[in-house]
Amino acid sequence: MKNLEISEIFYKMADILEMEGVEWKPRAYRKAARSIETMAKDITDIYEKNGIKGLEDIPGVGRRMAEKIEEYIKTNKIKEFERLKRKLPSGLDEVMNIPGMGPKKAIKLYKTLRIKDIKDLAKAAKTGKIKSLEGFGEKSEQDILRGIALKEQNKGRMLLGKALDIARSLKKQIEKTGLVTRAEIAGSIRRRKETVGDIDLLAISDKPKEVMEAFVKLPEVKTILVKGPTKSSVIISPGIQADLRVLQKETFGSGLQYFTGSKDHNIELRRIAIKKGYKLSEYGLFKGKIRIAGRTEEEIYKNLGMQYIPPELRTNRGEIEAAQKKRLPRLINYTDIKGDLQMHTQWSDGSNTIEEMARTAKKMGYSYIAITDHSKSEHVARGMDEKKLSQYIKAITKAQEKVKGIKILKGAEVDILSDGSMDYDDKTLKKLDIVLAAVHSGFKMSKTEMTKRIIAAIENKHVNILAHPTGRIIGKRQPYQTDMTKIIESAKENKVALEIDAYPSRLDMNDENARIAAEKGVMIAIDTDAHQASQLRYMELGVAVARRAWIRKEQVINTKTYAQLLKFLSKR
Ligand code: DGT
Ligand code: CA
Ligand code: CA
Ligand code: ZN
Repeated sequence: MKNLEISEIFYKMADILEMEGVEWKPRAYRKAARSIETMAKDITDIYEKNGIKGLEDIPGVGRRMAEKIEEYIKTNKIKEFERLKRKLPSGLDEVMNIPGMGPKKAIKLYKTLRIKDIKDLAKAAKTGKIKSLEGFGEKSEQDILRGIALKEQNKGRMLLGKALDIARSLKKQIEKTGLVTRAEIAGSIRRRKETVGDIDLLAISDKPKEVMEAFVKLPEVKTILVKGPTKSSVIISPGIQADLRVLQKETFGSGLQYFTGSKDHNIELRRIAIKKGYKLSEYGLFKGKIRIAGRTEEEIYKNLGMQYIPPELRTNRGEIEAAQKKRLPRLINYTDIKGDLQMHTQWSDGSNTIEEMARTAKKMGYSYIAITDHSKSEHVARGMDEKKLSQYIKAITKAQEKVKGIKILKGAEVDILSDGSMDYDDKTLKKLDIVLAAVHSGFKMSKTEMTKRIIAAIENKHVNILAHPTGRIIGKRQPYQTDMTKIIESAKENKVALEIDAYPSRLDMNDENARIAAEKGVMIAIDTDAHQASQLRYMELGVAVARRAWIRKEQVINTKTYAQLLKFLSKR
């Protein structure tokens, strides 16, 4: 899979072009990068089957972009990228991606203070050199320091969405060697943690040496860190490490249990094992020298006197006690979802048409979707004014006539303005089947103000879902300050659902807030916020958050039938 390599190059080209002040090209490159990054298909396959024409069918990819992809597939580099890279210091794209920075600021700091990388940036901010520059101030200096700290926190961790794609591709290739009878993803990816440090893979084979040989030779592997008889570690791309261990059939269950973690969960299990007079390790559950379990995870949990604990719950936050009492919740399943209630189309900042989104959703087996393009204040996302909104509503009706077998709800993601009022008036909101309310600006309000603002929106009788309730972007933007307890209370009272936005960099609410909200009886909506049809597949990431939040099917509105959903939407 060269998808990620190519999308990364396009993102970097966009950054450099933007720093050079080039106008529309960065946007085009980012759009293409986003498409390629989120595609499920292997871009090399597409090229081999359909050539340049096939590449041009990717949303956002035109002729010239397709030629660059072809160049990369054939030669493993893109000449224009090599040329662009030479123009600016390589650390500068990191500088511009610090939360609170951006291309214009990065280039200015480079030209005035010769800031070439994050180290230079931190030094300049700490010594107060930045605040004296025109266009910067005390506050932006503080923002920069906070941005650097946030970046540090996530250093070396990647988004679950990305890690899952890579891990699945590796797993498939390991299976294809024919040398293993089973391969599994373990570690934090199996627990569906929102960010992961590295990729842990396990396999059963009686030819471990040959498996190692094949693993380190996979096309994705850039560097071999360790190649041992049963364990190897490799670098897939800068910062992405993958480990593969080969286990015996008899101990695969205990190995899988051990290497799935979390560490805290394992420590607690081991303590319980000892109390029962057993010993638990990656090699099995032992009574003296006799192994009483090890082949499957199920038999380990059973012998420890508890229910099987799904990997998403293994965090040592009460799941072990619940399993001992046989009181684990029956978690929502990945197949329980009947529709998706947040997505964007060409009517605002999405890449596909309404019809294309509907057809893809139908193929996924959904019975309904909501199209929810942006409202007028979202200028960057080409939000719709009232006139365009009525054309959009007509277009949804038309698309519905063409696509049968799936219901298309007329929705919008409507900005909550700074004063808590909605970006459309009540008369306009009334024309929609479903209204999502969202904060997209003025993030820096005080906690009291922001809470008041959001609650005002929840109290609007047309609002059905509060979209991405905390506004965080993982590794890029902190959540805005809110009183979640009050928001949860208000959502419950006003029959507004709180969203788990499944977009890989959002996952908002996170598992902790979602757990509290659902416990308090608030309905949850799990939506992808897809900006192109291929991103509808991110639903599983949102369901993963819900499972980590102990959420049951009944607590999620988009597991309901269409009729039940309509009832929920017509609450007031
Ligand atoms: P990550 O990679 O930082 O996202 O998190 P994990 O949980 O995947 O951690 P990793 O890759 O270091 O180790 C994978 C699993 O192996 C971990 O979840 C539990 C197990 N493990 C690793 N080291 C230890 C240890 O020192 N003690 C215990 N009990 N378990 C360990
Ligand atoms: Ca790991
Ligand atoms: Ca590891
Ligand atoms: Zn939004």
